[in-house]
Amino acid sequence: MIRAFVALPLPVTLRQRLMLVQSLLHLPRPAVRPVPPENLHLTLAFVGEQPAPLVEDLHHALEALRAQAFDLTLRGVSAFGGRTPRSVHAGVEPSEPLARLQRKVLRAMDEVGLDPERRRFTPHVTLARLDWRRLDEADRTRLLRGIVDQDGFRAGPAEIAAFALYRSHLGREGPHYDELARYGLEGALA
Ligand code: 2AM
Repeated sequence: MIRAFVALPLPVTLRQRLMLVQSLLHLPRPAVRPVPPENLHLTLAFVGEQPAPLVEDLHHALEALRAQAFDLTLRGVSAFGGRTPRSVHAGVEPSEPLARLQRKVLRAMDEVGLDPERRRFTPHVTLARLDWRRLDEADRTRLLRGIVDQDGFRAGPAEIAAFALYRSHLGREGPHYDELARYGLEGALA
């Protein structure tokens, strides 16, 4: 079985800005686990644990997918999880080409018999995952204040010239991602 997902690898300019934001946020370990720079990505679709031949079929469907390169701008920092936040992420400026690409990836999954999650697509880049219950009051306050302080964050636009299929290995030190294949987008300058 292969645990897989489809995502945008991020241009180095965006990755550097995200690392800067991580360094400005209060992310006390071990309750908070910042995403290592090499793991920063924007998920288009989570594929989950699947038999290798099915992931191979998905790879061929993604190879056949045609979509345009586009500019991506990151904007704002916030948390998922409501009153008990479970992750901190950078947001993304609304982008129709990004939404179109994500729909095409879901269609490719459909074509090969994978059942993609139909949750509303909320594009984001996870910066840290956390266990809220393990944070004391002072750390909670500093973390939330940091998020509010970073709300003006903006990075880009940067060209997205490709998307990729990843394998995720879950380890005790956190997940490790291997890029299985990269798919170029049409009209990319880079
Ligand atoms: P996240 O960034 O919002 O946590 C690899 O695990 C990627 O797939 C992560 O970026 C994660 O998104 C996303 N993902 C979506 N649904 C998931 C699920 N049910 N389990 C694990 N990861 C999931």
